[in-house]
Amino acid sequence: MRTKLFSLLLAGCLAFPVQAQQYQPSEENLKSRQEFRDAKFGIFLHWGLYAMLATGEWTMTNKNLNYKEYAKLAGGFYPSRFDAARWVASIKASGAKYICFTSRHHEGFSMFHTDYSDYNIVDATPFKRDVLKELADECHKQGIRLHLYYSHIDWYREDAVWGRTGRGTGRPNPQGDWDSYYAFMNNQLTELLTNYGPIGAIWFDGLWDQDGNPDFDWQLDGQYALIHRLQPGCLVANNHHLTPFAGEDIQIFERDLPGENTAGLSGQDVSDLPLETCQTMNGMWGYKIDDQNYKSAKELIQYLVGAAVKDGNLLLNIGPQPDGELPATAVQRLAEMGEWMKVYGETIYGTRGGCVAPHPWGGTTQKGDKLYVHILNLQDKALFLPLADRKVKKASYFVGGKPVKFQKNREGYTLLLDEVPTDIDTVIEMELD
Ligand code: H79
Repeated sequence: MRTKLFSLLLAGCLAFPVQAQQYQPSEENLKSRQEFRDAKFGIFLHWGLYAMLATGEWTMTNKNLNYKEYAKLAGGFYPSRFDAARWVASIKASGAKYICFTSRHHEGFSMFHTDYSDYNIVDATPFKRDVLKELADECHKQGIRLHLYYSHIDWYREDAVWGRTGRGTGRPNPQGDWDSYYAFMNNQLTELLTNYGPIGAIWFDGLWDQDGNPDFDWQLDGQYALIHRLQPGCLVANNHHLTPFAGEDIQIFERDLPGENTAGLSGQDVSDLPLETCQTMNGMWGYKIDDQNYKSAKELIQYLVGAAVKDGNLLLNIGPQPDGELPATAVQRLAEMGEWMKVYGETIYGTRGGCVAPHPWGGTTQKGDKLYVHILNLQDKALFLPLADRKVKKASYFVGGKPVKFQKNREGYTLLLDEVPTDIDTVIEMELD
């Protein structure tokens, strides 16, 4: 009954989708965007049945695993060590202000209790616990925001229209049934935005799967309007690797800082929306047993600072193990980042990209008249800052507060440091007029 009612209501509101061009973010949404910008640092969690195969979240399509065989993994999924309170505590210790959890990845398995498919963590596994509910409750209890990843593609469902990927999973009908699949997604989104308290963002992924089919209509307007109607403060994000569409509230970059394209997934213009870069802690999103190639604490901290000076957030990924624990190395990195954030957080949280643009030596963050110069890589004691049109009242080491001498010329100011910087990030705090 509830299901039918939902569908009817949904059909009603989708018959008159808000036109994308008319999208006016609500006050609540604008407030969320500011809070999102202030937060600067989130942790991404990729967790699904794929954790058991331990070769990353794309194994189903990479190995052309049959969808009915793959689904049998669910019967053995029992993450006995899962403890949402410990996850959240470890993540909070890093200084991260939000968690983005994969509610359903491309494999199609729902990591939450849904009425719209039995292929979910409660109904299809012996574990029978709604891990998303436990995680959401802990997030709210421990005061950290929760964002939800939601895949637009599905390699398991027969109604999901085939795209570039998931073609070898044995599903019978490449055409799928779009109306059915679209209703399914919107019904699930309604559950996610109704049953789990305030959700900071819905983070879509997979639109690029139809890049060979440019006329494919994802009907995003109706979907985005549904999200904004259910929770006006919920930010809509879409990892389509393109400039943002109307109705989206933040712009996402994958494996590259805004404006860079080393991974080949970017190249789009950088918009005025709040920015977020997602990046892996090792090399894979889902748990990969033989990937111990973790970035060092220094690399991770410098990446976070690199995002902040580009006015963006870092969404740093961890792939939890099949037993429900976060990998020990990841937990250690979280702790190391947290130690750094305890000291330097003031120069990151609540800041915006500073008035001196990023350079190979580092960059700046800013809060009002306070400019934080983040020196990440400088083989010199002198650092020129093109601040010709600003008056500098004061410069000092952020840690210790020792004054830094500076010289002014027509083009700007040169900081004269005591020594060549060797810290992960040597921060100079400047007071501008
Ligand atoms: O969830 C994580 C990944 O599973 C998913 N997004 C992150 C956050 C992701 N995996 N790979 N990609 C995104 C990259 C997509 C690469 C693409 Fe292509 C290149 C899409 C289109 C061209 C190769 C060809 C992969 C699909 C088609």
